[in-house]
Amino acid sequence: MTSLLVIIVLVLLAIALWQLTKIFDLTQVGGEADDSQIANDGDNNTQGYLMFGFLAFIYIFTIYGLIKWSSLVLHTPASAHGDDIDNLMNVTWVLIFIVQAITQVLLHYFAFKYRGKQGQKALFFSDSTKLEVIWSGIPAVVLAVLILFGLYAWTNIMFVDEDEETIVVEVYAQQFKWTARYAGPDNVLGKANVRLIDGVNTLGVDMSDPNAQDDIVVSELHIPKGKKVHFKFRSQDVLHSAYFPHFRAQMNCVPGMVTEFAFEPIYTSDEYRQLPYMVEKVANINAIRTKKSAELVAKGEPALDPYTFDYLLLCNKICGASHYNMQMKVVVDTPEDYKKWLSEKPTLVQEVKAANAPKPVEGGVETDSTKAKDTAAIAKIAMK
Ligand SMILES: [Cu+2]
Repeated sequence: MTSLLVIIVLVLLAIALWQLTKIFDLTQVGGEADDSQIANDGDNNTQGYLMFGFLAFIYIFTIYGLIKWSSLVLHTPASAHGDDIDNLMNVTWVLIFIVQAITQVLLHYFAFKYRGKQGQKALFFSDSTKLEVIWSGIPAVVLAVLILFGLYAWTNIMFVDEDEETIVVEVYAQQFKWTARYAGPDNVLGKANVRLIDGVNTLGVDMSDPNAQDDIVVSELHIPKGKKVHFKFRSQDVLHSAYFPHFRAQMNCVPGMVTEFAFEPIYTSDEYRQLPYMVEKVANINAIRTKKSAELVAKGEPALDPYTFDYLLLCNKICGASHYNMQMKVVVDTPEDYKKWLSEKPTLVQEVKAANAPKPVEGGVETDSTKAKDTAAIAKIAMK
């Protein structure tokens, strides 16, 4: 509401200013003012110097942004291949930075230097092969190197050795939640199909498939440190994108097909929480939360819980109204803790059996009283 009022006030102020300038123009009638609509040298000088003003704005804003927001970057990668992605990213940034710093200065300087002057004519020449070779050749070579570097990193990261021992986990996307399925001791996921979705079998796993008998379905992702995890992504409805920011991994989840990605976590959740940068970040967040809590308590509302860091799986494809909240907690355990956690989970077969088991008959009295209440309620509605 406040922001709407601020916008209205700003618009009204702009209109008032515009009207004032019009009145000012009218008072100048008969004066020496040049109102020819054709730019004179004075106008051209102003525009020329404004070019420098704009250049200064770009650089000041860039430097300001770097200082103010640099603490928000993802920092230390939590996966084995993370450094490769970060290196690629950093090299690209540095290149863009150098090129942009040089070209923007030149662009604005020449715009100033060759600003309009009375009686000055532009020089015409049709082409210069030498110039064109230079300004096409340099970017072509730089881009080729960047792309080759990128391709090399990409094939390295995406390569999954079929003989290598991996843990197979399915990540299932739907509006607006994630579910994970572990392949169990056989390390092979059972077949699945959206048409088989039924009751607790929310992933449509084919219960007649021998490979599905030991599959485990969970709503919190646990993965062990130091083991390569082979993710297979599916989507039930629309395009989603599984994004593990701390592990530098992202893969689209496409209805009707399985996409894959594998990575190896290198810090357990606890170890990552102990990293100095994370300790500082969490302390900052909690300082903000404490301040906010004080305001809330003063208003008689409950205080905020202190924040602890957790890895997250986020959806990075705008998939609908609750897209922003489509996330799953990811826990990196030590291999022992991971084994223990998984061994305590029931298999999907067990879950389906439990859900289909005939319900024990509840106490007759209670059922009767519930029934009586219902009848009374229906009678009440009927009377109205
Ligand atoms: Cu989504």
